[in-house]
Amino acid sequence: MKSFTSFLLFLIVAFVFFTSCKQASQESASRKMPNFLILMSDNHSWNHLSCYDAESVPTPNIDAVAKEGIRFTNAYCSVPSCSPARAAMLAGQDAWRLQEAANLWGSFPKVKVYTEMMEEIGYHVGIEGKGWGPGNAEAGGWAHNPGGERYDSFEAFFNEAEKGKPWMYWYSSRDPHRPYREGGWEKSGIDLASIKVPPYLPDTEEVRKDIADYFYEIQLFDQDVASYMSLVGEMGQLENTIIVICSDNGWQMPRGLANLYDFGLKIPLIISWPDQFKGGREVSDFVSLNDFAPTFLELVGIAAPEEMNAKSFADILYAEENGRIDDSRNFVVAGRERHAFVRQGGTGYPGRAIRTDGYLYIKNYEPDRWPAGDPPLFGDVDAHMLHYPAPTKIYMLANKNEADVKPLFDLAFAKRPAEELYDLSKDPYQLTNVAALPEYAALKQQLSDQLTKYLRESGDPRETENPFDWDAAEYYQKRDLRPRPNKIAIEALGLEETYDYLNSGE
Ligand SMILES: [Ca+2]
Repeated sequence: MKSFTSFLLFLIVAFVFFTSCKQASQESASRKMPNFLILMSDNHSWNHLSCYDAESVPTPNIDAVAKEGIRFTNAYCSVPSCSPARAAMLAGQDAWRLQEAANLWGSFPKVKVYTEMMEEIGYHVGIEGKGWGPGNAEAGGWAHNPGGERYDSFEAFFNEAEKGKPWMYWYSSRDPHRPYREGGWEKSGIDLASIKVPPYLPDTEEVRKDIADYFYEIQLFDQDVASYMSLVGEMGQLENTIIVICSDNGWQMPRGLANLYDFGLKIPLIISWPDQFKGGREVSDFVSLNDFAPTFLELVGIAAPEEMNAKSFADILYAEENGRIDDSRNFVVAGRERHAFVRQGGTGYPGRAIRTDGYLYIKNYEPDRWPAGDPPLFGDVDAHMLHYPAPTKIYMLANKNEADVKPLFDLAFAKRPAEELYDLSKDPYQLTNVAALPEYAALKQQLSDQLTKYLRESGDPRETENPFDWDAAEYYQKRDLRPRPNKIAIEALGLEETYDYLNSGE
């Protein structure tokens, strides 16, 4: 009997000891701050990864992270243009709240960014590659890139981190930004016949090769992802590191970059933290790059400052379900101001858009301007053709009067009405503007009202009594003001050798 009582006592003590140890270890785990590894591609549309579209470019390494993580099927940027999309991401605000940072090649006013806020609580923060840009950070009062101190490699960054201190590293690749590596399509091993050419581009061999060149650069980014994953693994950091894979905006093709269509705005987004987030999930909630800032801050226990008007989606990361987690995340609002300096006098092409599950509504504030830049360069698609010129664009310009190319040329380069509306269930590629059709009038009004309400609440100068002159803001890439087109473009299109966009030629 005595030995039974002792045994019982032993069991109770052992149980209490075991439970308290477990609690202690859970507490210490929850106190341990996660690391962040952000792996970002450049000018890369959402569907060009095999985990998004099996018939697209094979990206086995990114697919492996997606398998362990959460894949977002409705992720967007705030502006389909490098520096504004990245500024809005860092600041956690709509780009139009950031003055000249809503333009490409502008500066970035000193506002709160998550990178500095993480540094303040002890994070070791660094970037490699592009980070925020292109633009002039110093003019806005920054000592270094707003994305963090720059490093040549993850090893150099990691070696500088104090042991045990959490870190945040942003690898910001320049792939698949143009110019694409010449002959990339051959190295890619992609069968040109297997490529799905979207219906807004001519289906020719030149275009297929151009797409395969772009796919090759995505494959290089996929290899980068593999090397970062193995480096973090070798350093024993994988378990406590949140991996974020995304791009900044869509591909550099007509109706892609610098356009408020899906191929300009919609980005891939995969987030993985096998220790804490249930993986293998596919989530359809609408999220924006702008939401990164409040999300990251919530994940490390910092309250987002009031001026960050984006919303944390940490709840979605911690959820266990697939599909739509938060019913209120059923739309996103985006916009654009000046992309490249491609219109006489340096004007932009201001627009705002609301994207829901079923529709895309766009408001163009200056429909008399050229959406892709003034003819004949149409420089918002492959700025001025200064580098290795984009074969798809050259083909479309050279054949613009052919019956099968003319409608596509007009979609890409011709002037657009003040309102555009696309019915996505019938028209996923956004080719047919139904804004003027009477059967869509009520719906158009509803989307327009919803967009205006959002813009007013977010203090957008375009919709409030708080004007900002984006056309007059400085453009820091001076060579673009008087571009000299590439000789391939000059020969193919009979262009002049130089243009001068500083004249107000209207
Ligand atoms: Ca970009």
